[in-house]
Amino acid sequence: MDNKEKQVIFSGIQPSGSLHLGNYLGAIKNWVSLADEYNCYYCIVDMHSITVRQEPAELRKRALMQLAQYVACGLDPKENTLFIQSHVHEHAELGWVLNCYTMFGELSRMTQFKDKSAKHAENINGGLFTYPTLMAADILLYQTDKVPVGEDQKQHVELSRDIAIRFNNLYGETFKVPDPFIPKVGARIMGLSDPKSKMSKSDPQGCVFLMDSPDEISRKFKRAVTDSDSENCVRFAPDEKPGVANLMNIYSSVTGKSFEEIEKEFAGKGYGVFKPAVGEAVIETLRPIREEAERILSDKAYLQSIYTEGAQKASNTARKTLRKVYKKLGFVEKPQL
Ligand code: ATP
Ligand code: LTN
Repeated sequence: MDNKEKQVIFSGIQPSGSLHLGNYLGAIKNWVSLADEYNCYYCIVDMHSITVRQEPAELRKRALMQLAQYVACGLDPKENTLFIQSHVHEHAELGWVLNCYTMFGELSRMTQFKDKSAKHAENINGGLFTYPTLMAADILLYQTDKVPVGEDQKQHVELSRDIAIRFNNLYGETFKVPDPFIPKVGARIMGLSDPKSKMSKSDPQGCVFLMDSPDEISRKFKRAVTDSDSENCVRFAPDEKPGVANLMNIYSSVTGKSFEEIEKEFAGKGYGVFKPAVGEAVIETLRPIREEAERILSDKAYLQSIYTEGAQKASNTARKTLRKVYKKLGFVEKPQL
């Protein structure tokens, strides 16, 4: 099918930390399977990440690393549009326009704003507050149909819908109204040191990073919290045994085995055998990704060609949407400069 006939998918991840197994199994792995059916845009949203303070050299390194990892995870840059947000200036421009069509009350209700302003009480800046209007711009610029995100981002996608509908009502059909697209499988990988909260970079001990060495991964899985039941038996019971269920979920995601098959495989073997086996399976899944990401990262010219081509493709679409918006707003047509 021609890209023009396909529905559009847009998603993004902030380069505010290293990608981890939760990001891979919960997001990127699903993105890979969408390329045939959809016209996909995957963005490294560096402008969003400066809503909290970043170390400049680190931010630059992480954005490039994230791009190398997208490709190493299987996102083919010829099939998908992979780009860096700050390279396509239409995001900032449409973001400003949408600020003027979003209410203070709406932004005040966003739970991520409430969480982040509690966490960064010393730096509750305007960008943190208007973060969702920039995200709406990301999505609406590409006439996006579906936005694959985790549960936590659903509220932001719903606000993007409201803004699109409001603008269309005022000025006539301008934006496609997007839908959130929440994956069913692998959706929530929990932390290895606390299976009650999601795997997150803020708990490095319970978090497996894509670039961790095999030794580190092995150590993290051996220390994974299993459950203090006397049963010592691999059985899927998420309420009773959340630690074991999480490890089974991870093992199932990386091997494709069902919970039933996993229970059979480890019958009579106990956690002492199960935990290192999950570790090994994850090591073998991440090994080619890590090696490929390192190779791509060291090939600066290739990396540059990917983000250049990505920004060109993205800006071709973004430019058209922004031109339409400026015209509808009554801005004087921009002269050739
Ligand atoms: P962290 O808590 O580590 O900062 P995050 O939620 O900020 O994680 P994002 O950068 O927002 O991570 O996430 C990028 C994508 O990865 C989102 O689609 C999110 O839903 C997904 N994701 C993040 N953590 C997990 C997880 N533990 N399990 C499944 N998916 C996850
Ligand atoms: N807010 C998202 C990242 C993000 C995004 C987007 C996701 C920014 N722009 C557009 C989907 C579509 C997050 O924090 N995970």
